[in-house]
Order: sequence, then structure tokens, then C-alpha cells
Amino acid sequence: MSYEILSTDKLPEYLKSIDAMESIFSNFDNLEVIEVGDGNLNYVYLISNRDNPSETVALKQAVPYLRVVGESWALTRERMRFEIQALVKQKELCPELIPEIYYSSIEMSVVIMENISDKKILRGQIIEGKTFPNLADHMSTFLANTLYYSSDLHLPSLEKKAAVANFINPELCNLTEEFVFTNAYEQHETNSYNEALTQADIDFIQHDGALKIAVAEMKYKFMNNAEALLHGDLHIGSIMTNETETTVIDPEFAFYGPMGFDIGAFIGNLFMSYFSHEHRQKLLGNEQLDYRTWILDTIASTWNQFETKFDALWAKHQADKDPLYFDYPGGEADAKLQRETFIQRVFSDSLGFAACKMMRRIFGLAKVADIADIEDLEARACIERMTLQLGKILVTQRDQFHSIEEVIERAKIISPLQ
Ligand code: ADP
Ligand code: SR1
Ligand code: MG
Repeated sequence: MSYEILSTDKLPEYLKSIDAMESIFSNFDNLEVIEVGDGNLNYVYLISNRDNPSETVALKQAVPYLRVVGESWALTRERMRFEIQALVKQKELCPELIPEIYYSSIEMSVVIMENISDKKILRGQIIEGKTFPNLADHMSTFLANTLYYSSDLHLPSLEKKAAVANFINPELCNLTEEFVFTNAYEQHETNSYNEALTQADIDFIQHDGALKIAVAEMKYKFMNNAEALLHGDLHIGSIMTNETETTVIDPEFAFYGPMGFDIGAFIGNLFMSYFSHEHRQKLLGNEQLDYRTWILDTIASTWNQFETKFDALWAKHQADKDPLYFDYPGGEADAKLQRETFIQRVFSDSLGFAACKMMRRIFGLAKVADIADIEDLEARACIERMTLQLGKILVTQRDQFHSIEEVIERAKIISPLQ
């Protein structure tokens, strides 16, 4: 079938034409179709059989433009090829954390997958103050497995290079280069500012030489370090959770990039949630203290568990990859030192990327609801200043932090727990 943009009306016929749907739907005569897409780029539909609601799927389609801006911002549908490829690879590496894929079509820019509506988008639930005891365990597993197993630390050299070639995702990388590493740091036409911020707040970022150089260094790392297969957009709107389970969705920005980019995306978003809950603490009182502590504990636990899991995977396979290299008296200790040095560099990268992912959400076009939905603009500006302050420290001093606990102490100086 040649490409056409689907709609709620067209979907029943389309699904009926796909053989793979016969094992899901017992009939196609009474389907309910709801469009639920709330993202910036694509359309997502949930389809279920009114006669038997357990027969249900989610269908995502890319359109040839950026949804959040409209048809005037052309974007090829190639992104769906990367999303499909990444979902397949991530499913292989962490089966419990990725939705089941039932069907995909590059021609139609469509993926049909498990409807995971028993889970909700994590960002909204964090705004509501819900806790998720398994989140750090699940996200550290996702990060350790996808980053280690797709890298040169594990794959044979030729296989890794073929994978890099297969994931050259220039258009969406370009969006990240512009929206995460460039526009928010200059007087760009796509920026949008809370009117309660002052020129001094803007200059604090846009006229600070050390910060500008540090952000440019992170952008260069993003563009040139093909270390591992990244999700590429791992903010807390790309994660769906219920009380016990976690699912990672929406990997259309997938490409081979620096490991710290995914780690930084996740922890940077949690730091913004932490700051935003200072405002809610003022409104709702001190029971919010425990909630803010949970956010900080989740940040610490994600990094610390990632470090342990990544190191364990590497240690387990290190001798298989090259049995001779560290085969001498004291070699095992040297292998351990190599791993520690590597992981410390990934940590510093993660802080630098977390900072860029935070700062871009304040001045850039794409905001986060945790902060942008605060109605009192002065109160919102206070949270935005905290985000910018931590962002500036993390990107310029990223090599000076040696544990996630030190970073958390810094965040607590900016926004004390009480
Ligand atoms: P975009 O690429 O446009 O950002 P997303 O992949 O983030 O789109 O999906 C948009 C929304 O659709 C999500 O926020 C979520 O609410 C819903 N969604 C996406 N995938 C599923 C799924 N498999 N099951 C249920 N809902 C989903
Ligand atoms: C204009 S695209 C804005 C953002 O949406 C996506 O989710 C990515 O984070 C991208 O940077
Ligand atoms: Mg998306």
C-alpha cells in the first residue's frame, strides 16, 4: 500500500487489510478508534474491538511534517524506520521494558504495537506526586543493557560499524542539535520565554562564555561520539508506568551517540521535576517533602545501579572479547581500572547532557509540563531559575563531580528540602 495519512475513519479498513491483525481481532466490524497522540511529532491511535475490548492495539504513524508546528515544518517520514529498528533491537536487549511489536510498514510509516494503556505517561504521574518503587531498577537495566550490548565493548568491530551505518538518523539528530544544543542559548526566533523572566535571567545563559563553550563541547560530543545505540529522546514523557511495571516508548530519535546522552536525559528531567515540586510543596505543605526525597533517591539509585549493572556486564564479557589483552599478573586489576575510568567519563558526560536537556526546556520551543504548566508566572520563573542555575553548574563543572550524591547535594543547595 502506498503512503497515505491515516485517520480514525480510515483505520478499520486499513487494519482489516493487514494479515497480522487477524490473530488480534476476531472481527473488524465494531472497532473503536481514538487518537491519543500528545507528542510533538506523530499520530497515535488506540483501536479496540467493542465486542471484545481485550482485542486491542496501538498504532503510530509518522506524517511528513513536525506535528507540533504543522505542515509548514517539513520532516521526512524516515524517522519511523529508525523507530521500528530501535524498538526491535531494544526488545531483544530488554524484553520486559519494551512494548510487543505486532506489525510495521516502512512504506506507510506505521508501527502497530501492544496497547499499554494500563500504564500512563510517567511525567503526568510525577506531576501528580505518584511514586514508582521499581523505576530506578528498570531504567538502570534499560540503560545498562542497551548501552553496553550495542557498543564496541561488546560487539565485534564489523557488526558495530554496520549498526552505526544502519542508524544514521540525520534529520532527528539535526532537530536535537538545534533544539537541545543551540537555539535556547542564543536569541533564536523559535524560543519562547516566560514573561516573568528578566533580561538578566536570559543573559545568565546566553551571555556566559564558559557556559556557551561547555554547551558547544557537549554538542560536538553528541555529533561525533558513536558509542552506543541511544534511545535519543529519553525524557519522562517517553516512559509509561503503572505501580510495578515500566515501558519505554518512542525511540524515533535513535542513533549511535554518546552513552551519557540517554542517562542525562532521564536524570535531567527528574531534576526538573524535583525543582517543580518545590512550588507544589508551597501549595500543598510538607507532605511533599517525602515526594521530593523520592525523586532525588530515584536519581541517585538510577545512576548507582546503572554503574553496577554496566560494570558487571562488561566484567562478565571482558575476557571473551579479548582473552589475551589483560592476561598478565595484575591484569585483572588493570581491567577494573579501565572500566572505572570509562564509567567516570560516562558520568561526567551524563551531567553535561542532563544540563543541556534541562536548560533547553526553559527558553526553547518544547517545554516540560512540570514547569510550564505552573500558572503563577512569578512562581514558574523561580523554578526556571533553579533549573538554569543547576544546568549552568553541571555543564561547566561536569568533570568536578565524582558521585551522584555530590550532584544531589548541589541541587539541594539550590532548592532545599525544607
Ligand atoms: P511522538 O513521537 O509524537 O512523541 P509518542 O510515541 O510519544 O509520540 O506517543 C504519543 C502518546 O501516545 C504517548 O504520550 C502515549 O500517551 C500514547 N502512546 C504511545 N504509544 C502507546 C502504546 N503502545 N499504548 C498506549 N498508548 C501509547
Ligand atoms: C521541535 S521537536 C521538540 C522535541 O520533541 C521531541 O520529543 C524531542 O525532545 C525534541 O527535541
Ligand atoms: Mg516522539
